[in-house]
Amino acid sequence: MAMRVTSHRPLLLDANAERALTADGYAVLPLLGTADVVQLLDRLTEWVPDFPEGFYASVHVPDERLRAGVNALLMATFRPLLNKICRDASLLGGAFINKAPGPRGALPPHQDWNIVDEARHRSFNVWVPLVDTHAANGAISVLPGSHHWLPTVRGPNIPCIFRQSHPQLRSAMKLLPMRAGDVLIYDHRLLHCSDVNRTQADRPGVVMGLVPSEADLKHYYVDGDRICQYQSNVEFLLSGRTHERPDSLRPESLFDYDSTPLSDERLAELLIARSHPTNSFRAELP
Ligand SMILES: O=C(O)CCC(=O)C(=O)O
Repeated sequence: MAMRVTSHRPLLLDANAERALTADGYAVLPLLGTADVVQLLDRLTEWVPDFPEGFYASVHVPDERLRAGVNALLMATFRPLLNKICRDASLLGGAFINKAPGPRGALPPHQDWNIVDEARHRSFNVWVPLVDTHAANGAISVLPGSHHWLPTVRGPNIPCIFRQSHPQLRSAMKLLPMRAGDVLIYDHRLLHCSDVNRTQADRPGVVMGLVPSEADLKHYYVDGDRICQYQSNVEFLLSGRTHERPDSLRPESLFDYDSTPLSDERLAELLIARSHPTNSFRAELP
């Protein structure tokens, strides 16, 4: 598959935030006030009164009514807010997430799945903590600039080329403590992770996919010894079955992909060569 990027048009209306998103792969902006956070959390916990151990995401539960109810609430809440900070973007659906206290629930360094043809478009995760996050409760960490490193193809059964590099990646990550209601918008190619929650309290939040409205959705799945690119859609993303063979999607093309783990030498080169961003960027409300 040709992965040459032509141009990626701006997503964020705020020029400084857009610069941070493009250079570093992420931006943090204020989005919800305290009262709105409390109200949203109350309404979400009507759907999910108790969280299981470890990391929870409503998008993976078998209960279709719950998945749809949470999604509808999140779309109604966030679509108008995101329209004020993004230009021509489609919000793809949302999930209620939680990292429960305890030894489970750490997410190792990873990139999110490709959901667009990344040679043509960028795609993003919108992550909103509903409590303040910090080192002790498993705040997200990011590796600034890593979205520019290499073209990669990611999907449910595609081995991650960074799978043998977790310790080196972890030690290069930048912790992003956030206020409840702030939004982290990051490029799906950005390496990120989060540690266990070592407090006594849950760490609830909200996560949503976002793409430029002109981007077609794609999905990638290993088929034999090649990768198949499928035409995707929002129903599939919200189906709770994205880890399975995507039989409901239309295959578009097959291509070779080398998923050999990145060597330590190559990783060291990337870590040394990466730009040294100074992103302490957090926009203030106009
Ligand atoms: O909520 C977290 O701790 C991390 C979420 C994450 O890594 C993801 O949504 O890809």
